[in-house]
Amino acid sequence: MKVLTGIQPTNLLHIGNLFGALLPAVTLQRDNKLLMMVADYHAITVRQDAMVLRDNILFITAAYLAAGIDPKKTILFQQSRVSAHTELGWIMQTQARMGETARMTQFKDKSGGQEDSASVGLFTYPILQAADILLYQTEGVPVGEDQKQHIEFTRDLAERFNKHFGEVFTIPQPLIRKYGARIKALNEPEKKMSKSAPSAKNYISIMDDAEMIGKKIRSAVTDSMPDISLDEKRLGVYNLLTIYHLITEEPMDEIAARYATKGSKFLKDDLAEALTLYLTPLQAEIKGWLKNKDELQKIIKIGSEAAEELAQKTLVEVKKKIGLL
Ligand code: AQP
Repeated sequence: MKVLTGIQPTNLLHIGNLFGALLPAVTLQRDNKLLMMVADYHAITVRQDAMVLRDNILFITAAYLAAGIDPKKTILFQQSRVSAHTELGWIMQTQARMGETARMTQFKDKSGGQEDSASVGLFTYPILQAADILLYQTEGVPVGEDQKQHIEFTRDLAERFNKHFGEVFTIPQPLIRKYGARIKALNEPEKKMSKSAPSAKNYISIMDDAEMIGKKIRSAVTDSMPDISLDEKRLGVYNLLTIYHLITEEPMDEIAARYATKGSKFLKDDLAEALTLYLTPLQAEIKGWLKNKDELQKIIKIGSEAAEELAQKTLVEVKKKIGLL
């Protein structure tokens, strides 16, 4: 299967990005043709500082490699280096309808009620995302649950285009894992963990140290019930149990049973320790890659050239179908 996924270099990654998108991609790399994108054009839909963005692009590349993305097997590339993305993005804008684009819930979430002052790019970013996916004839897209609506939108656009102009695009499907597809914010467990959240208490960055992890996990919002139980409606507790399960692979009911009477303090202490142990080797690996920025640049350049070659094939087909060539 052909698989594509990407993460925006909007900040350091959080454990939701790791469990929801990056690690599933690493697993899929084994038996599939994977394309792993640094989604920098998406990042600029919200104002970014140029110096910070440049660093974040290299950081995310280092994180991909440290987590196990192998550039010999996988095409690891930077979206803005492949001009076909914005070209097909524009063409797909002419196919998308205002009404369906306006129904995308992420725009409402991300514009935080300030829709009039949000960028047009933030509004239309699902269309560019559709182009990202369709350019490579992608069959599967490993994403967190928040992206499911965008993949359905991509399918609709592809089907509409194929029907009107003739078959060009493969219809992709979202690949959503059972656990870890929606890690909740620690301070607001009714919302998803988000790296651009105003408070750092929202997320655990994959680079947080033991002290920071301990602080954030201990201040995680749970509820007033003294016991621990496996109940999806207990959002905060369920989120902590999910994270515990993802790092230890122990069944969630067994974890819940062990802390049933001990309560959330013990659960939080042990989770903070386990998470620190889990992230420490990944952090060392990332820091190692970041010492060799020239090598990172080289990997991105080679990957982006390979991506460009593939993307151009689809773009030429599309241009022919619509009468531009
Ligand atoms: N909380 C989450 N749980 C599981 N998966 C998640 N993803 C994001 N948040 C969670 C998945 O990570 C991938 C990359 O996301 P993105 O960088 O494109 O941006 P996003 O979805 O908007 O997530 P962020 O990290 O919260 O970014 P900001 O705050 O900058 O908008 C996607 O596959 C996503 O599903």
